[in-house]
Amino acid sequence: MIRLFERHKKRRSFTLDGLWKFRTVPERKGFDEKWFECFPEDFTEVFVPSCWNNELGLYEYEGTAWYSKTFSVNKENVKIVFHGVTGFADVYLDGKHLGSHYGSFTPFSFNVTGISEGEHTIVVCVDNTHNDADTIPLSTVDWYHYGGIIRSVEINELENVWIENCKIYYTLDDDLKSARLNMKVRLKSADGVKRSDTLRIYINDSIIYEADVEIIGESEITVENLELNDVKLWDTENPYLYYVRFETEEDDLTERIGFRKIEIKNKVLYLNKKKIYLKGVNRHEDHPDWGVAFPVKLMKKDIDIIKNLGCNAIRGSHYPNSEAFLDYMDQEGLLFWEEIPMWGFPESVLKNPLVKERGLKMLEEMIERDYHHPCIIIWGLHNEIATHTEAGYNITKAFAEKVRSMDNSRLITYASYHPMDDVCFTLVDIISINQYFGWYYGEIETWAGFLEDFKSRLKGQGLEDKPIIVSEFGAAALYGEDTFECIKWSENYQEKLLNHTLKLFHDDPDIIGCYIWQYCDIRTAKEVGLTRARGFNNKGLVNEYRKPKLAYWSVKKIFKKQ
Ligand code: ADA
Repeated sequence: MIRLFERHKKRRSFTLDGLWKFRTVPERKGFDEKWFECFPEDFTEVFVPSCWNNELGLYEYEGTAWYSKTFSVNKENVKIVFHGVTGFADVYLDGKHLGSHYGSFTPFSFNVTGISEGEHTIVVCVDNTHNDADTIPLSTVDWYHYGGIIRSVEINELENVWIENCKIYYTLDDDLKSARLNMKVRLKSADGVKRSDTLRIYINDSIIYEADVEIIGESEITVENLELNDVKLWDTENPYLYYVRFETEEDDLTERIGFRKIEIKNKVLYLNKKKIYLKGVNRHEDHPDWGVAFPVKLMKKDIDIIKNLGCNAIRGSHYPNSEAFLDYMDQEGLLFWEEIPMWGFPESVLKNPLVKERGLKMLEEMIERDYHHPCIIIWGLHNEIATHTEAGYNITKAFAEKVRSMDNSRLITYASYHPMDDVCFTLVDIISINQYFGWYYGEIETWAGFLEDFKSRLKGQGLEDKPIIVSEFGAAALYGEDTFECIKWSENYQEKLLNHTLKLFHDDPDIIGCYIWQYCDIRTAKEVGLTRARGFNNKGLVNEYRKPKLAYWSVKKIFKKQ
């Protein structure tokens, strides 16, 4: 399952989830021997979607692997969508190179026209090699860089004219009772022949637009100023959703939106003009049995556990999450901060033009994919890069401009690890800081003095009008380490640190929210593994099997009261 709602009634769409032929191979061998034309006989099979690191014998494999799958179609035009392939992907259909893609957590697709009905074979080369020069993320990162086709591969059968994509923009009027919608619909046709069609648009099954259209290859239809009165708003208590269906004679596509307004006024965060304080956790998509490719059922369980904790917010640390996870947050009224996996980049790497190019592409693909989700209120530009340097400023400026050019309806920020010498805060709407007083340095009680120093620095820079989020803080606790002594690595100490900090942040008028690091324990990369007990990041409120630690219950008590 890719989405939690039906996106097509007319169009036939199916996934290639299931067993694929699979072979790991050192570097170029598969290309040199043209495996895309003739897959080697000595293959095994793996399930797609999955991480190969969850297969026996491949726990720490990072490199190249080849996949092959034969499938049948009944139309001569198809769209092949890869919802997530780690690192570098090269895709072939019947031995012909369709194209390649870089980036693990955003989709890419190929339209193939004029193919024969019947059987076809997809071959994919996946390379999840990381380095410390120009991959995003770098090798040195604090989560495990799994490899594989980690999300579904989807086949859409297309007629001669199809809906390529659509974008729904809206503004709410001042009393939040009516909405004005503008839409862009991109239609494509299989050949250069001029074709006529009719475009109809429905909102919750009521038609709101109909027009005859002409398509030669590709055309973009703009629909402006559609008024919708008496809208039901989307918010954390009543997350009301609207289904917008686009239809031509032979095709259709449904998007889902929610009407809400997120804004900051006088350093206060408002959702639909009501003040809101973000009570969040940082969540990795990680599980011992599924890696980063785990089933929708577990996504629901994670959200249910997080809501039960009293949270109203999640930060998708540190990469675009599965679409089904976003769908469920839309349905459950959670507020989401989504970001790209640019983690801990030093100044030298930020100067590499390829890093900037790849980062801009990832931001574009993330926003292109997730624009319609009402749960997303914040776009995160990066995490703990060298924002105290000129290179950090230049890339942050470029990223902020890119995001704002695609979406000026949401807030932007980044998580800074340089609060006292950061030079990029002017570029974003919210100042977000990661700090670990009481764990890596200082004491739990150091937090209060730090915040005063930090805020007086901001005042000295004329930034006192920007609100603050504490985007990461916390302590590790080994599951079951429940001790009389309140010492580091015990559940008791983690609980003590969080009890202290949650209250301190909530009582601070300049802080609009906080995200505990982190929701669950996760496997980490071998590059940092030796600095982590058992090769895991153990700062979860629950362990990797979602078993609650002591702190889970005291955080719940505090969040429920806030
Ligand atoms: C950083 C980083 C997190 C995690 C955390 C930790 O703030 O953003 O991904 O590594 O530190 O546990 O140290």
